[in-house]
Amino acid sequence: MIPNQLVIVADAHLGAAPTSDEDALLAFLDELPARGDALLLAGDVFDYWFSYKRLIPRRNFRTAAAIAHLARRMPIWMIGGNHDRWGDSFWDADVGIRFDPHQLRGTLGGRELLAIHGDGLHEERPGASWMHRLTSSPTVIALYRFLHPDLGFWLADKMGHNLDFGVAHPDVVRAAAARQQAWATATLAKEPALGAVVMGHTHHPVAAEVRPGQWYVNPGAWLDGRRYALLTAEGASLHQYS
Ligand SMILES: [Mn+2]
Repeated sequence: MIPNQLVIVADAHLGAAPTSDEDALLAFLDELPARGDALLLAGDVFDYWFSYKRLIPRRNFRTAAAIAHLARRMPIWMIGGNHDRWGDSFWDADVGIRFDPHQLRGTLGGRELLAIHGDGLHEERPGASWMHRLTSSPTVIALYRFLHPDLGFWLADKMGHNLDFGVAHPDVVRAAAARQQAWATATLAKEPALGAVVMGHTHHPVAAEVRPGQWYVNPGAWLDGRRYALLTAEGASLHQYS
């Protein structure tokens, strides 16, 4: 294990992405202790996830199990994205990681971090903020829980998004990525004790020291060339797993 080296992965969209992406992620998680000593999953690893009170989805079970296995060796944080926010208490209580549907802050890998997926900060396409409010509503989540899981997942698949959106609309993604970085820079200015703000969502990789000693990191998407980021005391760097 490399001490105080944080590995960051986001936007694998497992379930919507090809199975080969999950196979690669499993191999990456197996080797992860050679790359660092802590892991941050920055949202939308699953597309999609919903924890019921007594059930979890069978799809991408291998990755959930691999995260649980790795959690016995190193601290792991996971924030929900707009496709996997509904983790309930499963990740903390049964997997042994630290999970929050929206954001986490604290010390990980030797740095003060704020991790937030980044949806809902901006209107990246029509209906995005409306969707953010709807899918974060406790009433909607409570009602959804009463649907049979097979029906619930069928509905979620119907609402599933187009993974090629970013390729088709690079200008929209660029604008959204710029808004994310502006938000991160403003937050770092307000909170000088923070060493980094980490986001995902736009699939737009960034490792920028936006203020002295303060970094904005978006690892890019695992589904887009198996991207990940490393964050150490020296700073952040972008990588691709092969
Ligand atoms: Mn997202």
